[in-house]
Amino acid sequence: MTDAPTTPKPEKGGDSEPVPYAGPERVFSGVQPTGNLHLGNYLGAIKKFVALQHRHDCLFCVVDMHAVTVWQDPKRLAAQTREIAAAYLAAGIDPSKGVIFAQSAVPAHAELAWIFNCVARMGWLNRMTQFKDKAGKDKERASVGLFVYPTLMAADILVYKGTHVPVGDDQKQHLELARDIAGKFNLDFAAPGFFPLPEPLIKGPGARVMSLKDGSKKMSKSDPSDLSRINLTDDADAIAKKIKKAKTDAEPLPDSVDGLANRPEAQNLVGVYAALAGKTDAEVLAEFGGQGFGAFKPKLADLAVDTLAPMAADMRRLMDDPAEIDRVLASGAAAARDIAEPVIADVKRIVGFWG
Ligand code: AQP
Repeated sequence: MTDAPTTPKPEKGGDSEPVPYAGPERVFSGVQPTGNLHLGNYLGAIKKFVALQHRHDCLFCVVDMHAVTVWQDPKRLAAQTREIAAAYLAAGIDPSKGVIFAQSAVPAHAELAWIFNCVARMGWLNRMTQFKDKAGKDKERASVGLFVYPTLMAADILVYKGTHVPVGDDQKQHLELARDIAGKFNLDFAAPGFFPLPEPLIKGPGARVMSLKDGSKKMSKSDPSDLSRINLTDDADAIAKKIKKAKTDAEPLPDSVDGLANRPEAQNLVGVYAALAGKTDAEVLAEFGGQGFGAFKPKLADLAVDTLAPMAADMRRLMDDPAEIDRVLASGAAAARDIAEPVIADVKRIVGFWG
């Protein structure tokens, strides 16, 4: 068997310039239904979705096929999928503006992912740091799905010819891989400009929210300590308690951003305040510089409660009416299929599949 063509890096250094994508702009992003949706998911991703829906065509997916790359209890997975859809709605996504749907309801994701498994190179996937982090020491026992997670992610985006992808900083490397896969597909199959090279939308406050217990680790659903994260379903008391107990150093807050260097926990709490308030770190420090955490933390807790409590109440109301969420997911899936099916049909023709 041969695996040629094997251009190591697509659309770079060739004789001709790559042909730019000429289709419309479209935003795609997703969240895994793996439980414990937290403040990092909200600030790094969902809050951006809400703003983007007013300016672009958007698809917001609940990526349940990604979730099963690690074990999920089948009795809970559908409820967790509804919970992410409820979070999207409670955060302010209007399903008539942003299509809300479950990944597994659109078979074209899996079909395109297989083709991308054949376009991507082992060496590219071997460099993915998230696989190394999630597989841990015993990578022989990790699922094959976890290894090829980034090719499925590329398919999620490109099956809609997504041009812009709002994500947290941890997804930057996967987005670069999606661009490489799109470029290599266009080149290998002589289909110039067929797929766009999707742009990550990462910048801004909240792109990397860190654990409340360790400023060097990102806030994460899978952290065994519940005190490390603020869950979107936490009540006011839990939010205040977690912020009060958050790890800090003994120094007061500095007057300028430079003074946050080598103070990861202080930097994180200032960044969270800035993201929630819609301010810059410098503006937050102009207000709180010189004050101790004893004064700053209650203000941060009040701000977090003001933002998250109405959303949590709305999520609970929606979760009490799963039929309404199911209606949103079903009509979203139909809309998503309408976009994806012609794209996968073109891909099959380009690749040379029969029929
Ligand atoms: N700490 C974070 N700060 C900013 N953004 C974050 N995101 C995740 N954690 C942070 C962004 O949230 C979106 C959805 O994430 P995901 O559900 O796909 O899962 P993940 O990145 O694997 O998130 P977790 O919470 O850290 O889960 P585990 O513990 O399973 O690894 C993405 O846009 C992500 O960037």
